[in-house]
Amino acid sequence: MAIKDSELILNPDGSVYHLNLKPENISDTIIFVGDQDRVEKITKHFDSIEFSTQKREFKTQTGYYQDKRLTVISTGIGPDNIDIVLNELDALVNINLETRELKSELTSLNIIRVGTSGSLQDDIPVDAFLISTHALDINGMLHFYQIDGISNPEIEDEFMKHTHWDKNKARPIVINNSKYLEKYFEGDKIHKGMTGTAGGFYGPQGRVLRLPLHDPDLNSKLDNFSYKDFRITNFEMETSVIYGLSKLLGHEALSLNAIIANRANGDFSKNPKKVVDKLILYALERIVNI
Ligand code: R1P
Repeated sequence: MAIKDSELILNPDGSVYHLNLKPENISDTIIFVGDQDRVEKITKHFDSIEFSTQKREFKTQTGYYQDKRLTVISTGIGPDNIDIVLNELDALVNINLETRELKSELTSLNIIRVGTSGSLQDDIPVDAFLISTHALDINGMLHFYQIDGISNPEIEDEFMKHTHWDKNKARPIVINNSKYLEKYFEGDKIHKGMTGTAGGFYGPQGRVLRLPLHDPDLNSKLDNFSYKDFRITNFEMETSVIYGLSKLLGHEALSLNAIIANRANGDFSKNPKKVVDKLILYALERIVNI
């Protein structure tokens, strides 16, 4: 059945509504960054760029890095933007935009986030890199989808017990990364851990400027949560929804984090640009092998 105009909105030129993209504009391997200025920090290393566009915070460039065709797209900040980006990217590959019908053969994208993050652990210092083996969603957007198959109730239950999770907040969700992608990015230099994904930068990540927090102890409870081999290593704002929506839609996803702050000891990187640039090169060197 054709998806109605109001549900899958296309621009007059046939591109998807927010991203301004047509199917031929993207590769099947896509790098997500938060900051639109980071797109060119990646594509300046490309041998050629065939396509560029931008609408709102969603800037996209596609080109070749060595022999690999790659797309880089900025998602802006937060889980709500990822809902838009992942659904529209999936529509580009898995819905026929002319007939508005689902394709019978589905395409799986490789999605790699290259983002910044704050460490929650003393032993993961600023300027380190981290692969998110799992994401702990504490923001709730994913509950609007049928997520039964993608969560890890055993860890979630332990986390809720440990934190005395308030029943008025959305149930936390733990989601695994793509083991297929992880193997391309492993190395001695890179930490691994479970990444907390918050739906805000201040209160939801325990920062106090003027507003008191509902649970001022939440960050320290996150720091010292441990269950089997799991501990929460870092905080950011996109990974759980990238992992969750990718799993639901059949895409592979991995989040790479440049640690620019350490919330456990109060450190902030002396040169955050440099650590992001280094992570970009680390990611590009490995992405060509996928
Ligand atoms: C907050 O400053 C932003 O930085 C982090 C967070 O996830 C959030 O998007 O990632 P990016 O540097 O990739 O945007």
